[in-house]
Amino acid sequence: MAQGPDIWSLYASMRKSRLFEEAVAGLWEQGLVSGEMHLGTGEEAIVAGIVSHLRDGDAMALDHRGTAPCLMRGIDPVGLIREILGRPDGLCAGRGGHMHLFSKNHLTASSGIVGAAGPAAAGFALAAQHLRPGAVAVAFFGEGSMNQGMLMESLNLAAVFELPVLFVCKDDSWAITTRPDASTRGTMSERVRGLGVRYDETDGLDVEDVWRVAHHAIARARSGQGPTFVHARCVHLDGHFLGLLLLRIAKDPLVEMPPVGVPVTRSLFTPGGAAPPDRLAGVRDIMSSIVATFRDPRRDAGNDPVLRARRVLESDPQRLAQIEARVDGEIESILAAATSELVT
Ligand SMILES: Cc1ncc(C[n+]2csc(CCOP(=O)(O)OP(=O)(O)O)c2C)c(N)n1
Repeated sequence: MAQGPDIWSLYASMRKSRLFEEAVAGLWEQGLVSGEMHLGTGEEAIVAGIVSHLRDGDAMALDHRGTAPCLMRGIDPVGLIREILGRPDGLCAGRGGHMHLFSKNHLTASSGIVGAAGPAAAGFALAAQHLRPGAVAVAFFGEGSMNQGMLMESLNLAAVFELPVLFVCKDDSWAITTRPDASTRGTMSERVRGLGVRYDETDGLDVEDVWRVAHHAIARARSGQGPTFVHARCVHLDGHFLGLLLLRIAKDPLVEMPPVGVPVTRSLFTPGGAAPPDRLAGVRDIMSSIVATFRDPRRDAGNDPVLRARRVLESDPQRLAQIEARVDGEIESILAAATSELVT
C-alpha cells in the first residue's frame, strides 16, 4: 500500500464527482429527475479519502447521498445516471432512484432510511470476518443519524465482535433544519468511546488528512483490530436537497427575492387572519432567516474541498490542465451516453 496520498488522483476523483453531480443537478433543473435530489457536493474529500483505500471484497453501506461513493468505487456512471432518471436500463432498473443504489458486484448498498448504513455495514463486516478475512466495510452517514437506535446497536455490535468496519460520520451540523444541539447532548467522541469504539477526527475538507486517517483505520480493521469511527466535518454546498429556497436566495438574491418578498409583504395587509403583531413577527422571522443566509458557510469558497485540493496542485499548471481536460471529457461522454435517447 502507498505510504502517502496521491493528491493528483484524489483530486481527479473529486473533480469527476463534482462535475458528475453538477450534471445531475442540471438534469434535475430540467425536471428529468422525479422527487428530491440530495447531492454530496462538499463531501468529496471525505468520500475520496476513504473510498480510494477500498479494494475487491470490501463493502460500502451508503446513505441518501450515495452518488459520489458509487462513482468513486467504479460503479458504471451511465447506469447511475439512468437510475437517477428512473429508467429501466438504470443500475437498479430505475426502481431505486438516487437514494437506493445497489451493486452486488461492488458489495454496495444504500438506503434513504437515516442510520441504516450502520447495520448494513456491520452485516457486511461480519460476513467479511467469516468469508473474506482482510476485507473491510465502510458505513457513510450524517450526524443526524446519531440518535438512531440501529446505528448505536451497530457500533456496539462492531465493538463486541471486533468487526472490520469504519463508521464514517459526515458531519455538516444540519439534519434538514435541525442543529445537533437541538437533538443531542454530550459529545460525539464520548458517545462513541462509551460504546468501546475507537474515535478519530479528521478535517473533512482536506482530502489528504482524511486519506491519512482512513489509511490507519482501514489497516487496523484489515488486521483484525476492530472498528473505527471517523468523524469528519464538512459543508453541504447545495444544502439538504436541490431547490432549497433560502440557499437559492443567498446565491441569487435579485432573482429569488421578489417572488418571496411580494406575497410576504402583501400578507401584512390582507384582511382577516392573524393579528397584526403576529404577522409582523412572522415577517421578521422570514427576514432574519434570509439575512442569515448571507453569512452561510455554504457560500464560502473556503469550504469547498475540491477547490482546496486544487489549490495544492496549482504549482504545476500544465499537469493540472491535462488532468482537468481528461476528467471534463470523461464527464461529457458519460452524460452524452446516459442521456442520448432523451435528446430530441
Ligand atoms: C429514519 C428516518 N427518519 C427521518 C428521515 C427523514 N430524513 C431524511 S434526511 C434527514 C436528515 C438527515 O440528516 P443527516 O443524517 O445529518 O444527513 P444529511 O442529510 O445532513 O447528509 C431526515 C431526518 C428518514 N429518511 N429516515
